[in-house]
Amino acid sequence: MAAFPEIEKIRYEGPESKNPLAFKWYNEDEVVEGLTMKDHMRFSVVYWHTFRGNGSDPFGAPTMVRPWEDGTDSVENAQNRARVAFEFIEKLGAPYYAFHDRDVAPEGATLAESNRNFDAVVQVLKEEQERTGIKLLWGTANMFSNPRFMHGASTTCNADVYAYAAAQVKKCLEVTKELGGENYVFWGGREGYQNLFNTDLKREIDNLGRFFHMAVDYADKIGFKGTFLIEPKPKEPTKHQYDSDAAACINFLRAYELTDRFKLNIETNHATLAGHTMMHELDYAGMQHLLGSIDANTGDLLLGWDTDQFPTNVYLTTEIMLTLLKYGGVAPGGVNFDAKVRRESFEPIDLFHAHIGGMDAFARGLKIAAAIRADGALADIVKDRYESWDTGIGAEIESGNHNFESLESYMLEKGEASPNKSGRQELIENLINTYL
Ligand code: XUL
Ligand code: CO
Repeated sequence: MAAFPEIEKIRYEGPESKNPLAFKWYNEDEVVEGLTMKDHMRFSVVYWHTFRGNGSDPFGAPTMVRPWEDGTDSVENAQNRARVAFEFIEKLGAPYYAFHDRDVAPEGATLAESNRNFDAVVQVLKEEQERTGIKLLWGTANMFSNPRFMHGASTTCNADVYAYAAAQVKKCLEVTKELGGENYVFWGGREGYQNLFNTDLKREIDNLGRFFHMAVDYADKIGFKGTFLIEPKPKEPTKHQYDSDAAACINFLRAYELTDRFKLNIETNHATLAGHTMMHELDYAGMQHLLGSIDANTGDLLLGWDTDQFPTNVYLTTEIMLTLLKYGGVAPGGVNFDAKVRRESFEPIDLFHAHIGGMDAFARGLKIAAAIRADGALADIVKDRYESWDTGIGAEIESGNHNFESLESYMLEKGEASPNKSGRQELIENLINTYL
């Protein structure tokens, strides 16, 4: 029986449409800069918020009305939920989804039972992927919810818990491969610390590096070719997360010689928690060829935590798409809606409104970014700003032909640096507004 019988496939009706269950901007076959919108964004629906989020918060009970749930934690209920998830994703028209192992199947009393439960649901996921053509963007293991992970998983002080985590990732890699997953994500849920007095920082981070090498070795062994992605986040749940931002992750990846297999999955609300903008994090990862995928959402300006709201701000999506286009697109990553409806938006139809809004906001961002690039005015301003590096002393420095002594001679002779040019920030901000 259909879970959303009253909802037809969501279609593109154009900006004039008043139909809340239609796309105004996301037209999957429309070609922008030589690629369809579908291929530019590679939208993905997350299993955890969309199909497991129940609306509970630290102050109150679940609010979500999900008529397909039978109220049990059984495998049968999980299998039925998987069919519902695919009905939703198919009607929405997103090409991808992403999951944690424990979102899709109930945890058992032992690791072996958990693996059996997982396999039983994976069978349904596989059938549904084949039926609909929807693909797995990435899999990941939840190594933060179960109490055993209170001190972390791959950075825990408890070696047995580390071994458990390794076994869990092994299984999740096998499943991700079986389902054709294109990436595999590590978000370091409890990989961090609350207090440095009880923490052996070096030991924990060395063990984290060792863990990732074991993951790469096992991927090679089973022939999993997907990209590994680390998802930076500075805090929550721990006070200090080891993967705190793009720069910290990249430093870690280089120190432990993992940059050939790992990239980053950058999330908007994590960037802002780190005191950065999403654009900063994307550009920082992109300039080092380590931009792998994005978790699309937004925080709330007035709240200091990870609210994971759906992104609707076109200025934000323009910045994101501008940066993704600059670095050659997001594939084989995607735009993964790691976002949840508010607990007051408890009806199933709110899930459609949320995703349609997010997809439309990104489609607009893509079109605006492409217009900015086609126009070239912004690029001209940047080119002009760095003009001193294109010829003369700048070009000589960049070709490696100078040292402190030769630069001193140059400046002693010249006496004073050439005058600066205006940064033109206000002009640029006005210019961006003309495309919106
Ligand atoms: C947590 C978060 C996770 C990861 C996957 O803030 O973003 O859902 O995306 O573990
Ligand atoms: Co995320």
